[in-house]
Amino acid sequence: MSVTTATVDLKEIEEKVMSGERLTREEGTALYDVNDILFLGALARYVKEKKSGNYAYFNVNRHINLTNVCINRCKFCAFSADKDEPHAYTMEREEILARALEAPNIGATELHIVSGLHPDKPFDYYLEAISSCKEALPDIHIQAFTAVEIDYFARITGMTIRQVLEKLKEAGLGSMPGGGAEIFSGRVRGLTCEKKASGKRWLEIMRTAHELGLKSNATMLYGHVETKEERIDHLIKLRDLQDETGGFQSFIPLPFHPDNTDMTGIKRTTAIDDIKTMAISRLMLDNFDHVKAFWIMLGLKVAQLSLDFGSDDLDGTVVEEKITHMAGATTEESIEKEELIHLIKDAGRTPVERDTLYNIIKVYE
Ligand code: V47
Repeated sequence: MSVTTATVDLKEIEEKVMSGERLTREEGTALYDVNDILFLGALARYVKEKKSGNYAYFNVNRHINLTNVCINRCKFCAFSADKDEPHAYTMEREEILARALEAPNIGATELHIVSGLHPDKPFDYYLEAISSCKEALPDIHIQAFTAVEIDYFARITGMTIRQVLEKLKEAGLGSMPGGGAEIFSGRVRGLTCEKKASGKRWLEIMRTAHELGLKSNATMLYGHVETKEERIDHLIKLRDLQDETGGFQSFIPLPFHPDNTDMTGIKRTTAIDDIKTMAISRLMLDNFDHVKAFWIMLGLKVAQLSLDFGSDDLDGTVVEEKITHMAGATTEESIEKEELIHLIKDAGRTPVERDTLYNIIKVYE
């Protein structure tokens, strides 16, 4: 294996990875200075293959964003709106159900529901969205509400995090998506999303969810004002919590899309940064089973390529993606399962259709 960078002893890192030893903060940060992406890819691929062999997962799901009205108005978000803006929308029960009921027609096993923090909608609005979908489709898995929404529900009801999560679980919540994590650093949150729940609070909510038996994902929004040290710190905080709870299923690095946001001066991430971040995430998060390449944000080509740089999952069919498309993403809003299978096979991996909890539905040999 070639070793080309002077900042760290890459041979030592290679030996640590091969023997399953954990990488330090300093090593993780230094990996960003490695220009030999094939070196990073080989290490990340080794870890990926130890975890999931030649499998690359996908699922058939449908996203629903109940409302874009949001009191937080994060600077990086092009999706959110004030309630009196012309493009503001809020779905009511019939609209939500109509979208949910499309799921079985495409063979979806999952509804992925996340939303804005609407100033006038009570917790019951969100709770009923879940219960009505679950009543109509008892077999579907509902993955809904980021830790930031859970924090909001606790604040508007005066309930504890545990009580909010218990209510949602009773209503049919199956697991939680990984959004809202952004970058945990207080400095970055101050610059980009000052009203949002803190990184500490996000982690505390996930800890409680995991204690209640709810699995979740975790994300990192990168490519804006954060430093590489802050990225690595974010990954280490996730790794530490995973050591405690084991409740995270998958990590998803999300590249920032600047169009139509308050941060339009920032350049889009490059393919090299996307690929490095995928590989470094795989290497740092040694206790995560899966690293997902969310094709909507990465683009299909980089997402496919990342299957050789540590990722083992392309997420799903999605259908009606708003968050990234409002921010200028040029990917489709939806993809056929056959296309996901084709991308995975062409990368030399075995496509595996999974449910939300990574139970295997079908292996496409
Ligand atoms: O939390 C917001 C990000 C997230 C932008 O858990 C942006 O399986 C890029 O978390 N450019 C929501 N990203 C989406 C999310 C997610 C997506 C797919 C799968 C899963 C999962 C979770 O989107 C937000 C924020 O970090 N985001 N604005 C933007 N302009």
